[in-house]
Amino acid sequence: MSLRFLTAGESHGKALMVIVEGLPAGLPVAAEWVDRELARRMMGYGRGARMKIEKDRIEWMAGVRSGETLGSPVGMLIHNRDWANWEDVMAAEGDPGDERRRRLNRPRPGHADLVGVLKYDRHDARDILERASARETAARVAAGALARRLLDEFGVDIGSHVVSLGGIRAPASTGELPLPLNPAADRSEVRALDASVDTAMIARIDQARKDGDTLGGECEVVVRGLPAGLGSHVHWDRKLDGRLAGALMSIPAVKAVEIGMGFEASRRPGSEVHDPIDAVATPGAPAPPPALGGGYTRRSNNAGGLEGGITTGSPLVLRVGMKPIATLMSPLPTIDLRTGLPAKAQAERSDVTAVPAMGVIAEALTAFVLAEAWLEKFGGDSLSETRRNFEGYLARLRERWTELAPPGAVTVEGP
Ligand code: EPS
Repeated sequence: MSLRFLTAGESHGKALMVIVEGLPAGLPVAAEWVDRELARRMMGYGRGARMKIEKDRIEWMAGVRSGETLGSPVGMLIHNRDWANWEDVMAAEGDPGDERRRRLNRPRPGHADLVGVLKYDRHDARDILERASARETAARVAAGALARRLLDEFGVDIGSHVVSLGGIRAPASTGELPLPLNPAADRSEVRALDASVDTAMIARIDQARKDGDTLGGECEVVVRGLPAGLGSHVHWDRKLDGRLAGALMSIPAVKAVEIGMGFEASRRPGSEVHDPIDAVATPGAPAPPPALGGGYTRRSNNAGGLEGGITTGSPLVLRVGMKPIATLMSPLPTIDLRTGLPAKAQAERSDVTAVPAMGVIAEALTAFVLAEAWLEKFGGDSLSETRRNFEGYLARLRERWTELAPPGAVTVEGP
């Protein structure tokens, strides 16, 4: 395991903690960089009152000195400002029957409340929901920001945008997405690239709020500037598509992940799905990106940048589907854990939708999985060593094409 992170913290506890282990030494980092990502996660139309209370920022706890990583585990802390209002509820010690504990007795369908109390043999579902809350994703975004910082050293751009919300779809993009992607998406309150759908999505959120309902949606994560060759075909747990999908599926409320053409590829014949490989000499063929080292190019990218569990050098395209948030202000039927009798689910303060924030979290986890694959491929205890290995690999890719027979001698193989 070359790179990993662990988080700790309850939604209304004192703070969130994160430890990132395995970053090379000498990576320039700044709290401002991480905080910017944390601020992006807090944005988005449809979020609840909590986001007005918090002002997420990290405090370095370990592993960084004079603005650079040391190669030791990096520790970061995010204080919960809301702790001041929850100290009695969340006190680490004291009587569980204390009235100030704000017990949750009527589990919300769709949340971890019910299965959590059964599995962990708890009586108060708050013991479960405090950790199951998507608040924890702030810590993941902090970890992802450091991974992103590493990839940024190599010119990798990671961005996302909302492609559907509450059933309203952004029109399919024609042509290239803006590079970098995030400044364009972040200008919209719902993180949609097409300004024409903003108003419709916002109206849909307002209506859901009035109805006491919640909404889900889909984000697309796009990564550009990756070399061909991250991940591996040789073993199930080294395939990068599986690792990315697993990480994205771990985001609270995410129920679906697609890569490239995704489910649509399962409905079409191979001739409409696979991306033809063109020699650079093909008339009209675009120039190959430097990350491929030259030699050939691809006409399309239905594979979404992954073949055989390995990056192809084409943009990575991942789509993530999120179900509506489980806390409804017009609650669904449930049972009361104290009596087993029918009841209405407990309505805790929550968001109408968190789809725009989910895209930011998906970027962070994508960055983390890619940084891990990057360090597996290129290694390095220091950034300079990682860079040297990366450049050596690219030089070898380029060398392959110069070793080929001179153009006049190339034979064209027919069927
Ligand atoms: C969240 C903080 C939470 C919720 C949301 C995510 O704050 P609070 O519970 O204090 O209102 O806004 O969590 C959920 C939707 C959930 O179901 O757990 C955050 O920081 O992202």
